[in-house]
Amino acid sequence: QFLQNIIAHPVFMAGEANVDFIKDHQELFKFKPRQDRATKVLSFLGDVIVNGNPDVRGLLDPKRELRKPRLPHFDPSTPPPPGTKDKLTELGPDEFAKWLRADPQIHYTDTTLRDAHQSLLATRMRTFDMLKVAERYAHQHPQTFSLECWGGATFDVALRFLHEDPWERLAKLRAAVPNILLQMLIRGANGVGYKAYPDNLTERFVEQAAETGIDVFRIFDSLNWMKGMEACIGFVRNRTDRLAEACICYTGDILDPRRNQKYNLNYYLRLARQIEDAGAHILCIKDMAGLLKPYAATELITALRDTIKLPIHLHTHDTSSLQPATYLKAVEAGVDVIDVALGALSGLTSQPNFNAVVEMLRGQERHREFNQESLNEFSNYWETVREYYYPFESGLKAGTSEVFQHEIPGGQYSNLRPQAASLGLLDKFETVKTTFAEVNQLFGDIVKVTPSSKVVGDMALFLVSNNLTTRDVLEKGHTLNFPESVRELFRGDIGQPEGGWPREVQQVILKDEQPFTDRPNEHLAPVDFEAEEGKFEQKFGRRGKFTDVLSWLLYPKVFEQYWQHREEYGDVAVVPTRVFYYGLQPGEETIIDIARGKSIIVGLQSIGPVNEDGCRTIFFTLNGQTRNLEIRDTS
Ligand code: 3PY
Ligand code: ZN
Repeated sequence: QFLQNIIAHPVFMAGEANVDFIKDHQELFKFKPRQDRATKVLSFLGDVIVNGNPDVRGLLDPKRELRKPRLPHFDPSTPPPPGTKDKLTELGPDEFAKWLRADPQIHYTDTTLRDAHQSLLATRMRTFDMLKVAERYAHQHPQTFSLECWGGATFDVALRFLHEDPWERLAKLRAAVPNILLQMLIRGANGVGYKAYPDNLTERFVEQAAETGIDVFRIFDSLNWMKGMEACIGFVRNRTDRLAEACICYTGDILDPRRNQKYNLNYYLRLARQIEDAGAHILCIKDMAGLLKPYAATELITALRDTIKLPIHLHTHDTSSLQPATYLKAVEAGVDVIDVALGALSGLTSQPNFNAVVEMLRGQERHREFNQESLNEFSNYWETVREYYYPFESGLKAGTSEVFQHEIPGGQYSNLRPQAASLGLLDKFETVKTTFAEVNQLFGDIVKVTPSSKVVGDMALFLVSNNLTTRDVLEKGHTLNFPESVRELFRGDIGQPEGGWPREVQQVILKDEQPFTDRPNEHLAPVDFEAEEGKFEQKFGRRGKFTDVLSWLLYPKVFEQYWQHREEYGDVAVVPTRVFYYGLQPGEETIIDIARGKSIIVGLQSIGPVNEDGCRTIFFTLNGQTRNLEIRDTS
C-alpha cells in the first residue's frame, strides 16, 4: 500500500519491469508531487482543524483555559556543569556503582519525563514539551542522579498516538542533557513490548539504545523470574559500557502475616543475591503499585544492605499517599537513590513530590542540595503544560489505601477506569477492582506489573463483563473461552511465577494446549537483520534508518501506521502541543520550528464550507503569504 510509483515497485527494483509489465501497470506512473515540509505540516494542521485530533475526540472542553507556560531561568552562556554522566564516563560502570554505594548523600531520579506522565496522563507527554526545558534542567539541576525519560509504555505510545519517533526523542534529549544519566525501563525478555522477543532483537535494541543515549537500563521481569532478566543484564554488561540496574518487583507486605507467605523478606533477599550474581550494577526495588510501607522499607533495605554490595535504588508510586513516609524510612535505612517527580506531575499514581522530598531532608545528614526556587519554576512549567493534556487525566482526586487490597500498579490504575468505561462497566468499577485481587489469588498470587498486570486486568474485566466470579472459572471453565492474553500467560509466554502456576487453573484455561516452562524466547527464531532490512526496503519503498527497522520489528502494525502518517504529514513532533491537539482558531498564529534553524509562522484565516467533493478549503497564512489547502471533512 506504500508503493506509490514504479521506482519503489519490487519488480522494477529487481530489474524485471519489461514492456508488458509497464503497459499493465500504468497506475505506477502517477507520481505524487513531493510535498515540502511546510506543506506537510499545514496538511496536518488542516486535518486537526477540520476533523479534530482523533486522540482527544469526544473529550474536549471548549471552556478550558490553556495558558502559555513560563520557562525556568538558566544561564545559557556557560556549558551545563558536570554531572553523573561525566562520572560514569570517568569511572566506568563497575567503579561508578561502588562510588554510588559509598556516597553518603541521597540521590534522586526524576521520573517526570517517563513514569510520571505514563501514570497520570496515559503516557501522552510529547517530545516538544520535554525539549523546551531539557537544556535548562541540565544547567539548573546537574546533581540529579538520572532522568528517567524512555522505555516502558513510551515507545509504543510515541509511535501509535503521538506519531513521533521515540529514537529521535531520545537523541534530542541526549543532545540537550549531556551531563546527567538518562534512564530507561525495559521489561527484560519483553523489551518495550508486551510479549517475548528473540534474544538477538533485544540485544540490538539495547546496543542501539545505549548508542542513542541511554545510560541506565532498569530491567525487570513481570513475574520476578530471573531467567527473564538474565539475558538482558548480560546485553547491557557485555555489549555496552552503561549501567545494568535489575529489579525486584515488590508485592504483598513483608510485615503482614496474611500477605507474606510467599513474598517475604527471604524471598526478596534470595532474588537480590541472584541479581548481584547475574552481574547487575545496581539493584532496584520496583514498588510498582506503591505497597512498600514505611516500616517494611526499614526492614527490607537494612537487610538488603547487609546481604549484597550493590547500591540500592527505590521506585514507588504514591497511590495511597503514604510513600513519602516510606522514603524517609528508606533514606534512614541507607537507600542510595529514590525516584521522584517534579511537583506538578507527582503524587497519586505517580511518584512522590521531588520538591517536597528535598525539603523533607533539608538540614539532615543525607540531604543533597537542590535550588528549591528553580525546582518550583520547573514544577510551575509542568503545571501549565499539564493542562494541555487534560483529556488524558484519570479523574483520580485523592490517594486511596484500597491499593493495599487490590495491588493494582500505578501505571495501570489510571488506565483501568477508561478501559472499564469503554466496556460499559464504569458503574461496576468497584467490582472490577475487587475482582482484580481475586484473580490474583486464582492465578496463585503473582507479581503484577506490565505485562502480567495487564493479563490480571484482562481477566477481571472478562469476568465482570460476563457476570462471572473466580469460582465460576474452576466450575464452568471448560465451557469458557478465556481472553487470549490469559491463555498466553498460562502457556508460559511471559515466563514462570514463583512456585509455578496452579495446576487446576492452568488445565481449565489451556484445555488441550501444552504449557512450557523454559524461556519463551528460546522458541523464537533469531532475527536475520540483513534480510529484515531488505524486507523493510521492499515494503516501505526505501532503506530505513536502523532505528526504523528496529521499531518496525518490535511493533510492525503500529510502525506501518506511523510511517504512513510521517510520509503524509512529516515530523509532527515539532508542532506545539496546544496546536497538535486542538488546532488553531481563525485569527490565531503559531510558530513552528520545522527544522534546525528553520521556523515558519502559520496563521489560520478562515475555514471554507464543505464542497461537493466533501472537502473544505482552509485559508492559512504561511510566513505572511496566503496558502489555501483542500482538506477532506471526514466528520
Ligand atoms: C511499564 O512496564 O511500563 C511500567 O511502568 C511498569 O511499572
Ligand atoms: Zn513505576
